[in-house]
Amino acid sequence: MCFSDNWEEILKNYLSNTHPDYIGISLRNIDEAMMISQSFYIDFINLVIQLCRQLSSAPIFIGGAGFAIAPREILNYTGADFGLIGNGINSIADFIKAIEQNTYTKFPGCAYRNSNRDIILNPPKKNFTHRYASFQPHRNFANLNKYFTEGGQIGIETKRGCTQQCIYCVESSSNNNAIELRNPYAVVFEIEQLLERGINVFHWCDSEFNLPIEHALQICNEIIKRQINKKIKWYTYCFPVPFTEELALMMEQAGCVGINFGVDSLHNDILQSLHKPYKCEDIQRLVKILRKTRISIMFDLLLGSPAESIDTALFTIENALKLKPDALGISFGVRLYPYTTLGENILSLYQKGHNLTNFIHGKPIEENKNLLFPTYYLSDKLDKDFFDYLKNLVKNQSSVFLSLPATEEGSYSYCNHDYLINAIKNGARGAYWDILRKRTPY
Ligand code: B12
Repeated sequence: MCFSDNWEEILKNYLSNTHPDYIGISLRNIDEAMMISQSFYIDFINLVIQLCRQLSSAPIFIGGAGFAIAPREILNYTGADFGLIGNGINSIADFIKAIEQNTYTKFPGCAYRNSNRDIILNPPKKNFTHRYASFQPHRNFANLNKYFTEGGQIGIETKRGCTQQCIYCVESSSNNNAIELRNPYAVVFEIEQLLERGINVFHWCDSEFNLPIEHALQICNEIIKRQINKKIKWYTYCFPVPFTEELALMMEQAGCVGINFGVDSLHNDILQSLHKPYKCEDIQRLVKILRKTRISIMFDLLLGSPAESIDTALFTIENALKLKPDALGISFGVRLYPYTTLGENILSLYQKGHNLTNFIHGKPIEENKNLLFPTYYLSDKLDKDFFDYLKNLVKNQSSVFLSLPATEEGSYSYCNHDYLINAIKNGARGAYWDILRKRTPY
């Protein structure tokens, strides 16, 4: 539906001709995670569900990275019949069986309504099946060539999950820090299948490719062993630690051309308050290592969390600029998500009667007690002068970006970004920050 201006028409035709037994909806993002835009996508999902209900009596279930952020709240808000958190590859066939046998109330990760219409969420499975580890999809059920020519890259997972506990992040709450690794043979098989179809630029969809580092090395090894390393280019997210010279060199040899690090801050006090297990010196070490390769580096900063002051914010920006990353994205305002440490802490301050009005942007907490809608925290120490400084910073540097809506200068939102869309139409390929940084300054 995303390639058409008339998604309703496509959905209507599909449902009228296909008569599905079940309808699964993938909810990838609940919003753009950008304070200034205040976007919220679930109302659109409600329109999709409404149309499905009009044309089909099939049970509707929701899953996906966005759904896992707030399963009970989203099931309630959308009125879908079921939800399923976690890895659909492992579970979707069994889940359908469970609906048919009426045993879904025991199904791990299932969200449903009980006889009182209360929403129940079963805890997800702790022991993973081998289905995902050895999964070798041909991926020919979707028109991936179209996704490639209009999206500029194709996503592949080498694993699922994240081991970190960053206080604001939905991934620390939605997967219980469990990691599921894919067999390197299966990952490279998938790449080989895509290569045969002319797709040669990839973005790993791992939360952090180098966690654990041994698995990252095994993936690189397999790519090199199967001799496709010269035929592909790939980008990934990585965590600043552990990051070794051996890994950097192997990644380069295996075709990696760009790494995005969610550094967040370079000030050690802020890093500690965000529960980041690295220090400023680790980031400096990382850059030294990577400058021995031709891999481009993107740093993502996240400014405005509770401990932030003008001094810590300026310290972070100045030290980041000194390291000369190939791209620098500066986000300000932290989205408060349910079930995260930061979200829960702020809710508890609110319940104790603290006045948070100076820090809260977007929907006030009294109207959003489950944090489903966009509510952001921004330290009130970041004043107008600071934002003027930021705007000036991006004016003449095409490699520095701000968390602004895609229509504004210096934006690195990847949603409906006209420059990106046109550049990709004209042949640009790769990670979006790598395409954006090559544009001419304003
Ligand atoms: C890789 C990634 C990217 C890459 C994608 C590269 C590519 N070519 O694919 C890039 C850098 C482009 C990107 C961009 C953005 N991203 Co991003 N991204 C991710 C990441 C790390 C992985 C997503 C992914 O593709 N996984 C691989 C697929 C296979 O897994 P999956 O979608 O989870 O699907 C599985 C299950 O969820 C389930 N499932 C999925 N659908 C369904 C449906 C049903 C019915 C069922 C039962 C199960 C099911 O089964 C699937 C197979 O196991 C996630 C975090 C994470 N670890 O999930 C963030 C994440 C999804 N992104 C996020 C955001 C905010 C964005 C941006 C909006 C940022 C911005 N402001 O521009 C953009 C949006 C782009 C867009 N237009 O959609 C947030 C979303 C939070 C939110 N508020 O909703 C996340 C959660 C990161 C975070 N920690 O905050 N992203």
